[in-house]
Amino acid sequence: MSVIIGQKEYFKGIGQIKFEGAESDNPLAFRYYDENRIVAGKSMKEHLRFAIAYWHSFCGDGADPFGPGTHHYPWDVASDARQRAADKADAAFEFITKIGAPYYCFHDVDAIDGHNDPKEFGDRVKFITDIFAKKQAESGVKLLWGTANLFSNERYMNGASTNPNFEVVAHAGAQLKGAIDATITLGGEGYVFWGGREGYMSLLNTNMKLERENFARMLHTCVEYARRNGFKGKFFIEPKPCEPTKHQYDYDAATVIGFLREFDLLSEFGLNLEVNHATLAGHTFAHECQVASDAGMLASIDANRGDNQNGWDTDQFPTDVYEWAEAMAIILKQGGLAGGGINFDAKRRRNSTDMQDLFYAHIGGMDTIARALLIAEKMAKHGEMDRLKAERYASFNSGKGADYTAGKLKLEDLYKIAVEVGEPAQISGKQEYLENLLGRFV
Ligand code: XUL
Ligand code: CO
Repeated sequence: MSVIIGQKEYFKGIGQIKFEGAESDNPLAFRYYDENRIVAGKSMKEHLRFAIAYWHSFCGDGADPFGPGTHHYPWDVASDARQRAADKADAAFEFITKIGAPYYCFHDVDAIDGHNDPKEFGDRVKFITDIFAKKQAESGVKLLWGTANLFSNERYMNGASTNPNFEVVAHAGAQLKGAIDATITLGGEGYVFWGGREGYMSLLNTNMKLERENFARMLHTCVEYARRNGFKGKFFIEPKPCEPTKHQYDYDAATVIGFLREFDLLSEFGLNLEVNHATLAGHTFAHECQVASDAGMLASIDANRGDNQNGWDTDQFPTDVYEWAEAMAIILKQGGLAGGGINFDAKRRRNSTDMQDLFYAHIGGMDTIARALLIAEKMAKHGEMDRLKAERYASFNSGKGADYTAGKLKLEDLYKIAVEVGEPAQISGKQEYLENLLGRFV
């Protein structure tokens, strides 16, 4: 059966979204995201490397545990899986081009329906990969990262790479091979592992030691395969503490860094940090960014936000300029994201059912983050925050403090110094002053 592509316009009446400045009244325009504006030596487009998430924007239908989907997509009606996937690709590349995002990200099963036969599924993925390749060439849109969905199929109910049954692990491997092949063919800049079911529901039935070892083994197996087949990009792990499992092995940035170090995977990997996952782990987003950045592992971001009043992964679009300003300050300081970008792993609310809502959602998110970048640049130029932080630790720069950081002092030396200096002077942490300073830049 031949498939028809590129014939329909899905977002009729909406043209290219343009930058119009903060005073614009046009809800379909950017107020802060001006892709060519130079900030700290690079264009905003190069700094932010925005990506559109295929799953939320073109697949997610608004279903929740209490009711079925409310988003009815005109590209989701053909009876043939390949035609439906081609229609979805038309809609996706139209949207990505109109919103002006340079990148997209996808799971294998977002691109085309899954199939239990690994051969048929592999063929489907190859079919849609060819279409994506053509669309990328026509539009200039690029693949930020690809990934395999190893959590939706019921065979993964006990985990994928960490499944107690080796046959399921083999199926996970088959699916990973297909997703890695697609990512290589499409010139993906990264490949993401998010281990939604790589964790446990109860320790009563779980050999955690073997599961973690098997997880690492699968990562090594994938890295070896991808490098042998020409993958030049970076591998990313996306931490999350729980949901759908009670406990996910990739709990947070610090846990993942420890895991990668334990299993000798640090050099191949970076972290893809998600805002809402930080919230679920009981951290601020800035905390996760700082932990990753200090370890040289802050590579990519899934942009969204959670909700302070409930404890699940609401994946709302980002609106918190303060939260992003703190994070952007860390990203700017490390010279930008190492090999990744900012992917909107965010979805419209179930009752946001107009086609325009998808545009409003992304415009708001892109403007929030662009604004944060401008604030971070102002903070850096002003210099007061950096100066105060440096001053706070100045006692380690010279004298006995410098000897201590150089590893020259023993415990007896610390005793002698304590006796000599007497009670240290009280030094204010100036938190409110710094909060006010941040507020001035916002
Ligand atoms: C789930 C999540 C995933 C990953 C990719 O919470 O964030 O969509 O980003 O598998
Ligand atoms: Co994510």
